[in-house]
Amino acid sequence: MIPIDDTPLVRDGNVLILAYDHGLEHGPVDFEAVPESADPERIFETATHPAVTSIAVQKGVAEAYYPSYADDVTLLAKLNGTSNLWMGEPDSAVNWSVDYAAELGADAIGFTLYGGSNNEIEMAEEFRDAHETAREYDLPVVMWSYPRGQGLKNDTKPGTIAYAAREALELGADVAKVKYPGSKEAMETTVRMAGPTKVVMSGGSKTTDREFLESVKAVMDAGGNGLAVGRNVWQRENPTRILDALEQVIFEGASVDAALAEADD
Ligand code: FBP
Repeated sequence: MIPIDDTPLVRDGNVLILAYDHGLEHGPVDFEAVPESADPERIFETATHPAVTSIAVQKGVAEAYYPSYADDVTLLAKLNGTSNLWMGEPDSAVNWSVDYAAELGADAIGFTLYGGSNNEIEMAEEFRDAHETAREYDLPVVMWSYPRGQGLKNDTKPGTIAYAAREALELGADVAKVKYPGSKEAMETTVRMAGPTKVVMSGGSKTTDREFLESVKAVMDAGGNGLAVGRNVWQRENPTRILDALEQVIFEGASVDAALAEADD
C-alpha cells in the first residue's frame, strides 16, 4: 500500500464511498424501494454531499454522468463487476482498464476479489495488473474483499472477514472494503490484520437508521476508517439526512444519538 491520506478519496484519514454499481451487481430490483434511485443523476447529486469522499460506479455510468460532475465529486472507478444473472462460481469481469479510468478522470480504482472462489487465482492476477497500473497513476486502490464461493457463500464469520482484510494488505490494496463481522471486537481483529491498509465496512442491505449507524460507530471505535455504502443511503427517501449523521460519526467522532440529533436539526 501507499500513503493515500492526501488523496481526494480520504478526508481526515477516513473514507466514505457512495457505492452505485448495484444496477449491474443486483439489477433493477435494488431501485424498487425508491424508484428515483434508478436515475444515476440523482445519485451523483447525492455524492456532492461533503461527507462523500467518492462515488463508485461502473464504466458506462461514469462515461455518461461523471463529465457533468467532474468538479463536484470524486470518481472511484469500479473496474470489475458481474450481473446477478451469472450463476457460476463467483467471478467478476474486468470491464474497463485503469488507463481508460484515468483518462476519464478517476481519482481511485476499485476491484472485487472473491477469496475462496475457484476463480481466486485468476482474479488475484487481474488485481495485480490493475494495482500495478494504478501505481503508475498514483491512484489509490480499494479492494472489495469478499470471501465467497464453494463452501463459503457470503460468509461473515469473524475469522473469514479478518482473512479478507489481511488478503487486501498482502495483495497491496490501500483500502479493504469488508462486510461487518458482527461486533466491535471482531472488527478490531480485522483492523489489526489489515496493518496499514485502511478498513472500511460494506454497507449491506437497508436497515434502520439506528442499527446502521451503530454498526458504523462500532467500526470507527474498532479503529476502522469508514464506510463504502450504497443501499443504506440511496434506498432512503432522504439520503441527505443519513449522510449528515454519517458525517458526524465518521469524521467528527460523534455518538449515534448526537449524530441523529444533529441530522434532525
Ligand atoms: P451496499 O452498501 O448496498 O451493500 O453496497 C456495497 C456493495 O459492495 C456494492 O458496491 C455492490 O454492488 C454490492 O455491495 C454487492 O453486494 P453483494 O455482492 O454482497 O450482493
